[in-house]
Amino acid sequence: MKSYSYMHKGEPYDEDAFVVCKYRVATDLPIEKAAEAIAAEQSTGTWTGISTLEDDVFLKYGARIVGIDGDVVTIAYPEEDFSIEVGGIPQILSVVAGNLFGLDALKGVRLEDVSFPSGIAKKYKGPKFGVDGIRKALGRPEKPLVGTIVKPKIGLSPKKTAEYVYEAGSGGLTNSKDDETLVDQAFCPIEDRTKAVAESLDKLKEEGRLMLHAVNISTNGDKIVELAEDVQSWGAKQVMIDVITCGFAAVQAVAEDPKIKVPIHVHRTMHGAFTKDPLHGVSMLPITRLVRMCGGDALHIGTLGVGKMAGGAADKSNLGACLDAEHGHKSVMPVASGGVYPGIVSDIIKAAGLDVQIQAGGGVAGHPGGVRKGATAMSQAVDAAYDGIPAAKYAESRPELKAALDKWGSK
Ligand code: CAP
Ligand code: MG
Repeated sequence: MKSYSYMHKGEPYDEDAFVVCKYRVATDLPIEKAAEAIAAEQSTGTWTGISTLEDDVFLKYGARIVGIDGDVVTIAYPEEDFSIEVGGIPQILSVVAGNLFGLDALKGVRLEDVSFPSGIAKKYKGPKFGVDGIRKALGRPEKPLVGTIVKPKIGLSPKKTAEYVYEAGSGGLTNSKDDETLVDQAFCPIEDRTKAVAESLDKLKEEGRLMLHAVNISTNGDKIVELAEDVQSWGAKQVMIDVITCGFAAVQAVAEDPKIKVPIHVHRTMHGAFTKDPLHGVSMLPITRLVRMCGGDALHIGTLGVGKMAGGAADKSNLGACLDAEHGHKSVMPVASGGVYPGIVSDIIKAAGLDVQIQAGGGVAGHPGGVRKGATAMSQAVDAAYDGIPAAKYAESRPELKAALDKWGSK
């Protein structure tokens, strides 16, 4: 029986020939043993020495432990371990984020980051639109985008949804979207909703206001491309996919459909099930990298420590992964969402910079003066931050912003 050491710590290796993962590990074992358990389980091994493991199998396909830094181990998987044409992201995830989470030897393990060699990354086309494409569609070259989520989350008819969108656009918003749980319920059939919203967007356009609304097409894998094409033919200018519940392959399939000519807004509902625990699961960063490879044009990254959702420093890394120059893919529009209201807009822009889509659901629909005034207040907050004027000062001559600050305050 042969058994091998997967330890290659300190040895030089060609980073562009491996998928390199960083795992945070909580274990009672010596950290080297825990790292061996992960490297073995996720590549060539099993829990014992085996007679079928030839030297060259290990040398070619065995994962390598290339670094240990405190509780973080770095494991490099040879490019050849991956089945890219047939297999795609599902197979990648089975390697880098698969069985290891169930290993009894580990109390906790968290995939913190992953990097791909150019040979794999280049197989993915990345966003068709990204930051520049979305900005171009909106005629807004520099200012942060400012959007809303139609609220209540569910329950509005197509007509009421379209009215909401028209009011939001009239107040100056550039973006709106369906909420993540709305698809095609009886109270708001997707065809009727898409057509009604398209009329609102056309009317806004005639009035000189360009706006996108992302229609949620999250559905089964065998239907999503057809649904994307359908909503586009009904007038949708953007589609939305819940990437965790639908899968990365769903985003990729829609992005790579040559008939689809609209950007994809990617929502991350359910990510908290595995991103929230600091010692177990998967951080948002690998998710962001995969969404970008698969062709998501805009992605929720959190509110950089100032909204209702947990995040903070991690959101900054997500922002970087949307905008950096990785593999020549177009950049992804980072979306700051979740508990946003006008009083925290300047903090978000301070943390994110100008390439960000700031959106508020409750922070628009909850305005005492209604949706249009709520949208106006959000737009004013963005304008104030863009011009470097404190929101309270800007609000002195702007009653909509004043009312929002009075209701929700600033942070
Ligand atoms: C925002 C939102 C989004 C969250 C999810 C919501 O609404 O539509 O789903 O942004 O969080 O329903 O909460 P509000 P994340 O503006 O009313 O909070 O973006 O972090 O995935
Ligand atoms: Mg939502």
